[in-house]
Amino acid sequence: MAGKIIAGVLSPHPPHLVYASNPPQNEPRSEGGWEGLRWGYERLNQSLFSHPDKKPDVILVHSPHWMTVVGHHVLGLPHFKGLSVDPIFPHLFRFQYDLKVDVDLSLLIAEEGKKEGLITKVMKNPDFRIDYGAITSCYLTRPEFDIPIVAISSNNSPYYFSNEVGQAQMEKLGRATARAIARSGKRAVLLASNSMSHRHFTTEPEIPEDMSFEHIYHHGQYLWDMEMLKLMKAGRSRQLVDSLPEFMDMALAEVKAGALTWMLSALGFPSYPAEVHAYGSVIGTGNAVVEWDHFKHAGGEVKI
Ligand code: 2X7
Ligand code: FE2
Repeated sequence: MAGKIIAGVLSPHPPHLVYASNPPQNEPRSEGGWEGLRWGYERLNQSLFSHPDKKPDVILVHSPHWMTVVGHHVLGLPHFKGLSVDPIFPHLFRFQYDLKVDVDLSLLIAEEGKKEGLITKVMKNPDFRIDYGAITSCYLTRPEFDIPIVAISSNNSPYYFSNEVGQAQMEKLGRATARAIARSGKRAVLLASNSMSHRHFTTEPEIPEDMSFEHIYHHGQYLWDMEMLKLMKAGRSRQLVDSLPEFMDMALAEVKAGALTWMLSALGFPSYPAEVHAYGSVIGTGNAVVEWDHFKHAGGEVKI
């Protein structure tokens, strides 16, 4: 039977959200913080995992913090274990991870990507350190880590060439991912691991989780985020993708790295409404947990 896409998710990854949750795998301890976003992830978790027919076999994550200069890389070993440290926030994120990888699906994505004319590479270094973006999105979506993942790198083309070249590559990667899922026979959830507007404060309060300091960096960023969320809620994903290059330039949006375009392309640019589970700022950046419930609105069908 052909595979299915259960849902696509805009899944922000500030390490603060892991720090605030105090999981045993993370070394630093906190007094909480950023509850609005963390409760949004709890609602996502309910939506994804409480329906027996909806439960996924695999979680795919595309992260801007695994950046590759040549081509699009996928994890190619069944198991990765180690310590992931955020280079900017090592006092917040020092996470012992232990992950299972769906290597069969990784290989299919690499193969289908080549058919789109993309350079793809399967990463087989057993000492490779998984980036904090992928770990944070996977942890917040499914803290148990009991579902195999496929992690996909962010190719650097939007930074080396242009937003438009980068987007075009991500549309191809999304189509390749959809075909790979269809061939795999698996039920997949796709995580676009991205914040929205991305100007941020360069100093933090003495207590990082002191919420009296947390707010959006400036009003213009907030307005841009709201405009993008309006398109998501209205089911206008084609118009959304067409607006992203301007959003990237105006709000330094992290979607520049391509995860959102990849995910919407894999879903076939849905015209049904997305559900916004939460919106909130982290050190001034805009972040939203948004679900495209492909199971509910399209029966999980993969358009290829
Ligand atoms: O990677 C991030 C991010 N995207 C947003 C906010 C803070 C930290 O890390
Ligand atoms: Fe980030």
